[in-house]
Amino acid sequence: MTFEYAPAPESRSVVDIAPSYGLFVDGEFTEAADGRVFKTVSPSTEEVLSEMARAGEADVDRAVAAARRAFEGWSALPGSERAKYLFRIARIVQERSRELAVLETLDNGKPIKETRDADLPLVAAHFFYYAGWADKLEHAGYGPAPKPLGVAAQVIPWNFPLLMLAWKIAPALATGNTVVLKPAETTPLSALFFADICRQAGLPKGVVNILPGYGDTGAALVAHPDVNKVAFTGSTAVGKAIARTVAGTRKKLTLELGGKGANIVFDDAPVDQAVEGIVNGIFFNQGQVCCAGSRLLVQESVHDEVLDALKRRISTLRLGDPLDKNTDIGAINSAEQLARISSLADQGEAEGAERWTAPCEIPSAGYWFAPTVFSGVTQAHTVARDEIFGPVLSVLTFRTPDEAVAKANNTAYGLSAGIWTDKGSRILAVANKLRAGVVWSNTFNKFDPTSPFGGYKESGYGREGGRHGLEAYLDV
Ligand code: TXE
Repeated sequence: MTFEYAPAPESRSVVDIAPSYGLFVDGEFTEAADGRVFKTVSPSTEEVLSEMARAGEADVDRAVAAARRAFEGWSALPGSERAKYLFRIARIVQERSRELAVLETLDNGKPIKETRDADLPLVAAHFFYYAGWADKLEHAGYGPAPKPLGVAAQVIPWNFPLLMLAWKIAPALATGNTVVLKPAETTPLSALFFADICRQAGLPKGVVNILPGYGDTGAALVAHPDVNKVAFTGSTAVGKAIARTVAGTRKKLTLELGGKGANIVFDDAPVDQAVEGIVNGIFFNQGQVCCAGSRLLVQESVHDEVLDALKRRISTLRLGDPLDKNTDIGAINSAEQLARISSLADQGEAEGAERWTAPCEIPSAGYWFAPTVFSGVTQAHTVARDEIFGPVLSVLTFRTPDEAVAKANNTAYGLSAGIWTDKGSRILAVANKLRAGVVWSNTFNKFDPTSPFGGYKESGYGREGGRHGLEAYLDV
């Protein structure tokens, strides 16, 4: 099994996807020890895109051993040398961003508009940003000579495959750690293309290893005794299982888990601007975003006005071929995720919330869910409590700022929130009372590599991004 990346100028398409890919271990693409494979499909067409090796325990052993060997040399490099590799990776990502955007859209189902304008620029930005830290770690505020931890086991989800990889790999490498990363089973392709970028950048062998596989591969990886650090982004249930595995070891752990973000709209907010923010908050990436604004808390006096404007705006969203530059709503990532969204939406209806569905045509193949709004939602409704991770918005109301804060905080999660108001003093007063890792005001889903990201409560612990993101990979 080989990886054949051949960007021939006469190439028919922007991206050449090989029929099969190996694991990336110690700088080489190889078969799984037990020869197992699995397929990845395009969620918008259900066509098979490629077949990959499926890493088992023996492969985890091999990859961790390779990362351990590489650690000695990598961690001993001056930070300025590690920075050069990270800058090189960032530039190659930029050069290949068109190819990677198309690849990500094919494997994930999200609109090309998003992979092109959000995912890929942010991936490059993270490598640039952490490249800048690699030779300045003694100024990061963690003491004069902070040390890397060793081998980092990283397990990532499917909603931002390459971006989650960048969030994890860039700070790990900048601080002198080596990595074994497991991409999600439904979106392994961009991680394998990233492996090719590591080769292109001349990254020393074993510094980055990529193991495609399912949950069992992830479980074996985080449990491996020679791993020093575990970083996970995914469901709260798996995050808790990983925390149990790691408990009693000396491994350092960061968890980025689910969310049920509140988008709070006060009666003095400019309605049109708020509507754009609400739409972006819940329909960006089909709502498959841990920090999505999935609960709209709107002040009672403007409820009807905001809801009407919102439905009008949602009715203009275009659902369909994610490779079409005009598409706003792409496919749901997998049949399983679609079933989860459908079942929770049905529950919302059964419990008496009022369901409204955007008028759009659903393609015959692929996994699709039309933008949906539940109004008349109370805090007891399942759609107000459970993370749906899909294009489904639950609308609740409030009368006073205190009530808004109480309702926003009435969730098991604590990842994100938004505040829409004309009053600057109110933004600060409300933001300080919200138990959420990120609070946006008069905007939503704005990301920047300089800002730490992470949650309270069931949304996990530890921070990624910014200077704080370095701490997760250092003995300080
Ligand atoms: O997540 P899983 P799923 C939430 C969201 C979604 C739900 C389920 O609500 O509907 O989780 O999604 C790997 N040990 N989020 O089932 O299973 C798995 O192979 C180690 C929120 O896809 O947590 C994949 O690589 N690893 C979220 C990764 O964990 C294991 C993003 C995530 O998959 C494992 C995704 C195990 N025992 C889902 N079992 C966010 N925070 O952004 C699975 N994995």
